[in-house]
Amino acid sequence: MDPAQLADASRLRTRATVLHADADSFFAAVEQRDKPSLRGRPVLVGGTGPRGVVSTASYEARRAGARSAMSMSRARRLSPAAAVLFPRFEAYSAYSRLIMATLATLSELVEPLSIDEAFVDLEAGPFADDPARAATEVRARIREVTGLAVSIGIGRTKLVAKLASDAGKPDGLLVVEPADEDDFLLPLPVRAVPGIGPATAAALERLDVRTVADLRRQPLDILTMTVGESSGVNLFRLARGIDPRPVAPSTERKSVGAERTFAQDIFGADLIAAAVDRVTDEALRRLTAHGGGARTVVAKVRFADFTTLTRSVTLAQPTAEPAELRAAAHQAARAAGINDSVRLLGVSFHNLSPHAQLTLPWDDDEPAPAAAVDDVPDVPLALGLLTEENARPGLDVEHDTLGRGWVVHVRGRQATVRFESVDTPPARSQVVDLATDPLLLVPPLTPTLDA
Ligand code: TTP
Ligand code: MG
Repeated sequence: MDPAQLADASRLRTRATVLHADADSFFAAVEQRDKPSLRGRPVLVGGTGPRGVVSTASYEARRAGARSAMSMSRARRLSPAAAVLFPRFEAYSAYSRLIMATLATLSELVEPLSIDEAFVDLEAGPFADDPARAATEVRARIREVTGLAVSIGIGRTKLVAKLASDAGKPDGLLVVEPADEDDFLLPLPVRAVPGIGPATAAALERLDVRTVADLRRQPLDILTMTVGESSGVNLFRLARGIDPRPVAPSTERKSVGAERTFAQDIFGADLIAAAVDRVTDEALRRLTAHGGGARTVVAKVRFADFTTLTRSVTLAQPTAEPAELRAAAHQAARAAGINDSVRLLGVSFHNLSPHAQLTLPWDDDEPAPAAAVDDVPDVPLALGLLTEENARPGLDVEHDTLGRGWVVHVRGRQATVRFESVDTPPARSQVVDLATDPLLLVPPLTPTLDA
């Protein structure tokens, strides 16, 4: 069956065949996997500088109250015994690829949502008649290949599947059969529903709406008056479990944008600025339809003599914020140094961010997730000799005779290291004098499918 047909069929889905998989405390779990001495111990991953923010906390640290997006200083106070580690994105990407490849054995329709999360349409694979077995087998396989726990939820819609995987965490598996959908959905707090952000939740609270059951009792016109037309309609449908979104494998678009050729060449800063605005409006509309944000904005200018120039502006972080993207479009257009008649103008968005796709269509008030790590360099840290300056807790190092390990901390010439890796027993910390025993910063040992 082709994907378009499947997408259509999914609108009429009657069986619980949408699977949502989400790794448990993903970054922290990878760290515990690669660093045996941290298994079973509280771990915080995130910015390790003074203004650092927590990317994720292991479940041991969550028990003490530590959470994603909390300041690292607060999380450290709550969980003083926690190991605080700088993120190793290379390692997380490698584990993510393995998880996605394993999920792909269930169906040809896999839609990754973020680095550790995906929807799978089981109707498009061999497990349409036995979703629970698909989940059991894939969880076991992922654990075997990566050592990681992935929670899975299964339902008739994306909404239910996602809520079910959340409800089962950690290391959970929950299948919500269509007949049990109301029993599952109605008691949930509206805040738990993906797409209902803090502003919508606060507006609903003023109507005394706290649970999905409360939401279902609200008439449509009250909802649209409270949160606006399109969000109101979405809430109304959502409260009834109506979610027609098909599992749509990402088309991996590299960019979205718009361009416009003028009937008559345009000239002059004001006219050009107005034209940039109009083209940007259209490009933003397409970005919204695509979902998510972008980090790079490119302006393309074709002059009356047909010479064409492109200039780009790259932001510090991907954003879906129209004002920021518009400002960048103007900046890029100005960088083209327009001082001649313009025949064509284009604005396009690149470095599209998959993470901003976490937001659902009815999500009107949740800001695009900010990068939770404040001091992560854009490029991988330069490899080379470990020094006090380039040291970050958690980075991989190698010593001539002591082998592989990871940095605990460096004070002056004294480096504290644990010489351990994924397949070794846990190691104690060891102090190394960098003047006599240089350590090399090395890339993570990444797992592979045939490992
Ligand atoms: P999540 O799946 O939201 O969180 P998690 O896997 O750490 O924990 P769990 O699913 O068990 O609740 O996000 C996946 C990874 O994305 C997470 O490990 C770290 C990163 N992340 C951030 O960098 N900043 C954030 O604010 C969040 C929520 C996640
Ligand atoms: Mg997760």
